[in-house]
Amino acid sequence: MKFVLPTLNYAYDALEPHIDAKTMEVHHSKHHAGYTNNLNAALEAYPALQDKTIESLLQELDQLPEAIRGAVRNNGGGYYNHKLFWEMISPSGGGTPKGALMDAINRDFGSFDRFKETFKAAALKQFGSGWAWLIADDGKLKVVSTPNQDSPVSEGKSIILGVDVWEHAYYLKYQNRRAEYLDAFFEVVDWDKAASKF
Ligand code: MN3
Repeated sequence: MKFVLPTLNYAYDALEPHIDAKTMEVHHSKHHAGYTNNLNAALEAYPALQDKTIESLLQELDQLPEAIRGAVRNNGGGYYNHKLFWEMISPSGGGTPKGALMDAINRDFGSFDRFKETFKAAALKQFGSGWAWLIADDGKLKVVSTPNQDSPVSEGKSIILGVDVWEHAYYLKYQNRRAEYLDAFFEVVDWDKAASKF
């Protein structure tokens, strides 16, 4: 079965003014579509692999044919990371998490503000293209970053939140001001969705 570009649950302009419509349009209809098409192209000659889930492909990169390992890592990672990313943001997002996720953030980072600082620092320090993540690892929340389209799912980690810090995610509106984009991202984080992944 071919992988399909997911449909967004909101319009391209729904996250304005935090994330602009043009960025959303190009990011989804060009970048994410590109990863999806390239992933399908890489798997074309391998019908058995087409029946696997994206999670299992990314968890078994070492077992893939060498000819497509890099393509699946990059484009499969891009397909998967963006699929999660669109679900993690919402026009009704922002604020703070509630319930068990907030309790765990307080437990593992000291406070929500400390978590936010740690997450932003990881996103700012990621040199070049990549992602910053909030993951659950052995029952503990951690902030990590990954280069390119590498995904924590390849390491078997549970992803709770992630932010795309490739320049294509913010350059049209924020140019080199990645920190401003990160503040804007926090205005649209869907904490209910994050809590459901926790
Ligand atoms: Mn992207």
